[in-house]
Amino acid sequence: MNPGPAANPGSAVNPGPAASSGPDFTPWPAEEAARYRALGHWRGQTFGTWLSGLAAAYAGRTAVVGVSAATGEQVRWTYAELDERAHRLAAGFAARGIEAGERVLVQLPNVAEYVPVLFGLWRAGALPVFALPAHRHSELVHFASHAEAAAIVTVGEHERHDYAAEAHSVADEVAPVRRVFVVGSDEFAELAATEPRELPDPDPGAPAFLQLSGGSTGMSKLIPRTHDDYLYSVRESARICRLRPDSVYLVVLPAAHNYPMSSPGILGALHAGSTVVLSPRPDADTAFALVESEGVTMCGVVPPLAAAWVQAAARTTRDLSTLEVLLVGGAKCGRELAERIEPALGCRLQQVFGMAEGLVFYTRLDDPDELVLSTQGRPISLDDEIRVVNPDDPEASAADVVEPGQAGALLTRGPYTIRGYYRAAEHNATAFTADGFYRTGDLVRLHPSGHVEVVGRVKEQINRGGEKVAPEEVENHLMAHSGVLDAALVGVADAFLGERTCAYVVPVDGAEPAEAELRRFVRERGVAAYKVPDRVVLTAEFPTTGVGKTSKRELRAVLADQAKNG
Ligand code: OOB
Repeated sequence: MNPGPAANPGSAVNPGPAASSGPDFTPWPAEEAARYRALGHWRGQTFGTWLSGLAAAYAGRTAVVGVSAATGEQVRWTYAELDERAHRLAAGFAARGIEAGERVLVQLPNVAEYVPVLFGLWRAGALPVFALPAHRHSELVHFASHAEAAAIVTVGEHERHDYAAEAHSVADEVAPVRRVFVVGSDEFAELAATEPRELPDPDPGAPAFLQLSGGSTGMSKLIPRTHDDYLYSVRESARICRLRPDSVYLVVLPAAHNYPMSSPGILGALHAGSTVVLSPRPDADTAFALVESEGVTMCGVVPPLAAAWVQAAARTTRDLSTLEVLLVGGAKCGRELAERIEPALGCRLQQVFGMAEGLVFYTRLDDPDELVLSTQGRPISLDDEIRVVNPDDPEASAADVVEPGQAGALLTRGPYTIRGYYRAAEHNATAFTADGFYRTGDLVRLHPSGHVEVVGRVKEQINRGGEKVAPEEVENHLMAHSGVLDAALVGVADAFLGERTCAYVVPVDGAEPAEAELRRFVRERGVAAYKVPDRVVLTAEFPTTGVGKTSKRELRAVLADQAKNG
């Protein structure tokens, strides 16, 4: 049954409905919050009022260029048009029963409507939950039920997948979901044409949306980001990346991911009065055509895509001369690749190392080449507290710092890094230190300049070319197969993606499930394609390490070692 909106989504003490575990939102301590406000980091502004300000300042300039889900044609909307569309959508969502504080699962590809829908939900006071287009049934059910989403916003058929049918089947399974809105449908056109009306502005200190974590133990966690904290990171990102009203930012990665959303991304570009161009696909042919036709000046990519573009640039006939900056991040950009970007694409490389939980590092555009090529940058804010601590102790406190220049586990606390995941009390107890530092799980080395170099990780996560895979989640799917006794997923080095996944599987006595069968089985359990193991290796038994029962963590380490050496 639908329990309705949480009583007070911004409150730390709200335990949420009985089904949930832990508070919705862990606020910053009052003193810290007061300091961030006094410093002007948090300005008490919501996304809705922020857009109104942008529309006033840049009314006739082009805000969004993209393919419309409704017509399949490219559209161009000015800031004034974007603002009006968002007002109408907000009124439309409200008229259809979406209440302030309710969560709405959003699964949209890079279509033009993505931007006004986002602001429409924000103005209605709803909290978007950002699924990626790659997510499938089991993931969507998890997000919708954990967030107790009241509705789903999606598209119809897209890239040979029926998103609307998928959303309806999720709605059938997850009781709180009352509505499915299909962008591009006639019904949605009616909603989008609703007469605008004043709606109460949400609390800027309360969560504005829920991002997804990459996940390490089990399924992705939900990340509550507030208007105040996120807008601070957006303004600073726009400044650091030197976006201007005549900049043109191209979105090639899935728009809902934190990186193209805010580093500096769609929101950073809007903050500067720039134009946001949404590319339906990330391939060089599509993207280069848009660079030429729209005069793109900036784009953010993951390392494998940067490598593909470097190759494609050698034989393209497109004019890429407007491109000034290519951001590369989401996974480690190796030195060799880093060195090839500027000569091949004729633009400045900017490395970015960030996380949906908050903290973002950028190399600066005027940093010496050596730092740009060999580090992942320095934090956005002087108020980002950075600690590099003993990597061998998963419970290391912020005081257990390593010697200067040594590699260690990165902990952080600051004005735009969360203090807790959404409804995840148990996980929060280990993911954060007692004094509120987030354990990023990344292994880094700090340079005297304040720049960091990512040298590895201590968390149980595989980074497949920027797409994050939690081993436990995939192992659980494999173990649901009747022929599988046990499974362990490890990352193996890959020249293109950085890492690929390899599943080691112990079959039940007498069974011999084929690799293709197991891969299909995982896919058909309803998971994103990037989580389907790249390889499956059957093994009679798992190696034991030392005494007693092997922990999955140790086992993965041993298997990863075997994969590397064998
Ligand atoms: C970005 O966000 P997420 O939440 O998908 O993943 C965060 C994790 C980091 O903890 C780190 O393990 C890895 O992705 N990562 C990098 C990296 N950028 C992210 N590892 C090495 N080098 C880099 N440059 O991936 C994200 C969010 C905002 C901006 C950029 C990336």
